[in-house]
Amino acid sequence: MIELTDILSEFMIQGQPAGIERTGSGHINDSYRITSATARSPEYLLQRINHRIFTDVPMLTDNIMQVTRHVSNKLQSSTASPGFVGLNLIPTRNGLFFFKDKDGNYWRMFNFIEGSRSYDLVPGPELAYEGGKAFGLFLSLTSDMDAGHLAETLRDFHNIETRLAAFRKVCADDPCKRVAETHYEIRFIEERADEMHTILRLGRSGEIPLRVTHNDTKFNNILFDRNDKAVCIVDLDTVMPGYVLYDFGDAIRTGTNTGAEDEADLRKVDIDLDLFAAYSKGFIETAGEFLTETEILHLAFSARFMTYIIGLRFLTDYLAGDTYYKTHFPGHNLQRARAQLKLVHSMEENTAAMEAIISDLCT
Ligand code: GN1
Ligand code: MG
Repeated sequence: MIELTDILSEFMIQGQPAGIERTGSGHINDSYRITSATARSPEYLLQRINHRIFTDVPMLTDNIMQVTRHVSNKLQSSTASPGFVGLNLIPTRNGLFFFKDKDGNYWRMFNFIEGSRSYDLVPGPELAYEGGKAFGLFLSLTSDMDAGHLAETLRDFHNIETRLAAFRKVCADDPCKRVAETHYEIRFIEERADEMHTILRLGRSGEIPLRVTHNDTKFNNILFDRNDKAVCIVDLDTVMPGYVLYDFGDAIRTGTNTGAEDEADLRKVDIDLDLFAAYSKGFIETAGEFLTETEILHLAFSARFMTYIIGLRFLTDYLAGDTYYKTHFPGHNLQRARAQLKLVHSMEENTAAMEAIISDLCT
């Protein structure tokens, strides 16, 4: 096993690193914070890229380069978003922006946004509002990029057709004999499958545009400063062509849930409409300018869709034997899936209220 300090020495960092701490709650990559010996030297975020999932690391890196450069240039040339900063990839000694070690692992490094923190659960509407503004701003900063210039890092990432096909195949094969205990969840998914093709249909018929989108807009991918002002959007692995509805929906899935993503007590899982209203207000303030009417009309639905598709993916992974997401105990993916499907149910009950909130914000 290669030592982390050997990996560090491959990157062009300033100052003396003092320590390496594991950080983050992502389900895919491994992240480490590199602290510095003096307050004057910068800190860094080192990541081991999961190359079983991101199989083409040079292509992934090229996407991230394009987006981080574009965002940084725009932030520098405007005073519209004071305090908001971009991420930068740190080069290696060889002038690349990733390093492949002798064990075949891929590593990359970003500047660390010092003094920042993120929220797995959103404590109140002010933060939700800030978060909505931040993701809306990110999308507005990338809205003049040509989506055709970015590669599709993970093909069909939010494609409901392929996700359902994979789910139905694993249900039929049942490799771990887990179907029997998930009949309720399987039926819940099948009953809603047709409606869940809505965004894909709108995209295919050209009723909503393909844009540069983030595609993994978990609320904890927004960094806040000490005063709880949003300062940065992180986790750019899945920035690629997509529909803006996916980005709005995933932030609502994670930013308005009164319970954890993997909450065991389903009574704790519900959509908090105050958080929904606050996030939507912030989002529409910064993204409203370029959103089309059809996109706006489907914002409320997109929250239900993203919650459904992530629940579907957790359940698929459970049935397949937990091969995709990191899990922390047996049955973790099933617990995650159940919590997400409970949230879908709660959103269904609140659909009229969610739609009214969006429509009030847009008139
Ligand atoms: C994964 O690793 P993380 O938490 O950033 C996943 C997302 C899911 C999310 C569910 C590449 O993201 O699509 O929404 O877990 N990322 C990938 O929490 O599959
Ligand atoms: Mg991610």
